[in-house]
Amino acid sequence: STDMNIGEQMEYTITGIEPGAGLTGLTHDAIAEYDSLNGWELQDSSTAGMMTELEQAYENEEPIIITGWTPHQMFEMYDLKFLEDPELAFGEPEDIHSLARMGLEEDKPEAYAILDNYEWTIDDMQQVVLEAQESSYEEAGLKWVENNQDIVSEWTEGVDQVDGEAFELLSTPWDTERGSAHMMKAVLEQQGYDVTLTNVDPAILFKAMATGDGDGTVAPWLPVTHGAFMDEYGEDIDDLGPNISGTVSGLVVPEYMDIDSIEDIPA
Ligand code: PBE
Repeated sequence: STDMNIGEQMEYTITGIEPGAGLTGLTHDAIAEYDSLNGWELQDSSTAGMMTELEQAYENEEPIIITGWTPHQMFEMYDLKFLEDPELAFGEPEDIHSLARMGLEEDKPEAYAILDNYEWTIDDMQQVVLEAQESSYEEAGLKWVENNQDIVSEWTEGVDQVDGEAFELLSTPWDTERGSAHMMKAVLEQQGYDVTLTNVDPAILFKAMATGDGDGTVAPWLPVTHGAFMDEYGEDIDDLGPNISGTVSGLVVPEYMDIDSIEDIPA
């Protein structure tokens, strides 16, 4: 009801995603850091669960605070805004990195070179995600590779073909990372690799990269979203640097809400 302040209307709850997401950890840190979030709780669930709650709140123009990020189709579906984050609890816009296991450069120099050369744009990535809604990530990744051989050939220039060597590609379960992983799987298969793609939580991905159970990944958001995992495992992983720039995560609200900053959230 209108007598309740918006904090009461939201039961002082931020609507979150998977417990294992980097963004979930950052949100717990933000709650500890901001006085305005004193007494607030993060309810974690799943990305699909969060999207359902957002849809319901949005239809009724009710207040809601979610953990959000871009690229994600939520920004095409609804008018949303990131809350300003003066303490930079969620960091500045960041990059997605390619990582190789230690020793990959010697063992599989062709795949290593491709991961090292690979770079595309948020727009490319969104094309794959959008296409996958109509077909599958497998088909969408392959189609992007077939339609963008000019870009792919820049990553594979001077790289020899291989003959069915195994490659363990790791990724995380979010749409954008399904898209990039399937795209990279298609590139490596075109080069002659036999690729196994496994989607796991970030904590498992970083551990597997550090122990050599995974050969490579193109999924980590750094330096902030998965920064805690990099702090823990980074010494035993070969960081090949950014493959995409300008991703953002943080607290997100519908435009119809009257607050603009995390500091405006009513405690
Ligand atoms: N995300 C999307 C993931 C990485 C990609 C921001 C939800 C995370 O928080 O781990």
